[in-house]
Amino acid sequence: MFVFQSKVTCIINRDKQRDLQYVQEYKPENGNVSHLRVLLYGPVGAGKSSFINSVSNVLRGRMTIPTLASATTSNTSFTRRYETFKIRKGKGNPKTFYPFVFNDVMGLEEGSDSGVRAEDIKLAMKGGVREGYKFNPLSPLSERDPGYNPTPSPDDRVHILVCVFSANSFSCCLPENSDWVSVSAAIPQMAIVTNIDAACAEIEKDLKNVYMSKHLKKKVSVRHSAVGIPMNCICPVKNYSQEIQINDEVDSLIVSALRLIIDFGDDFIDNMQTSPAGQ
Ligand SMILES: Nc1nc2c(ncn2[C@@H]2O[C@H](COP(=O)(O)OP(=O)(O)O)[C@@H](O)[C@H]2O)c(=O)[nH]1
Ligand SMILES: [Mg+2]
Repeated sequence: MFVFQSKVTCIINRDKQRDLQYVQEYKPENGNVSHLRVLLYGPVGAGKSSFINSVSNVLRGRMTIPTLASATTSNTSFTRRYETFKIRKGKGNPKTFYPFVFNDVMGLEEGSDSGVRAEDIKLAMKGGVREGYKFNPLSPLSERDPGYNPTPSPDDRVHILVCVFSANSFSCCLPENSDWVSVSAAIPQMAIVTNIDAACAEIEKDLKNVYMSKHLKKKVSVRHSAVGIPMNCICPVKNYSQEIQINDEVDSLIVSALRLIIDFGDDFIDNMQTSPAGQ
């Protein structure tokens, strides 16, 4: 959570071990849901794949193969497929996974024909997009398409929407006025701001400076006003990018963001129990 020590009562616990234990022991209480689904949303290069990799590194306590992150931030390198990423728990066989999963999509960039249309993102949030569907930026997913899921289960639904943006860039591609934002309003929303190391020399020197950095605070305020996500729902993270070893400071921010994601998503899952199916 983006909290400044001097101003706001710190409700976030930056104790890595406590947060880690919390997320490791998490299990949705709602028996109709076997996993919490997180949708990461943001422009190409924002650090969505790197965040999933970073979560995997933290949870597994070691560097894991970074198969997801693109080596470049070019528009052509991202995949438009709707794909669910799971994180392995333990080493045993059969394989077991953490009860939270990730999908990532990029929005349709203005003036460009790449990205995922707002209608499709809205549909994905309701669970209406099948695994493996390749989004077409030129036309929305139709009910006749095999990629359309007319009967989404509670597991197929998105339970928390996380807007990902880089502190190093102003590109966000959040369609401020489109109606999917209001539809998604029923789903909790938060944001993570990545690349805090690249955006601020003080932070690059020492990640502990994250809550002191006026430069970062200014950048986040601008974004907060643009997308309307409360400041205390914006988590600063530094993703694993060039490191060859696990680092406590990096872990601490990642796991604290993950804990907030889980808490918000789980609140939504809890409320689903009392809402009619598909609402
Ligand atoms: N220094 C630094 N680099 C990052 C961070 N997050 C992502 N990157 C790099 O930015 C590039 C794009 O990241 P990626 O995760 O593929 O972005 P995506 O398109 O949103 O999935 C990769 O080369 C990452 O290594 C970060 O927090 N700090
Ligand atoms: Mg990616």
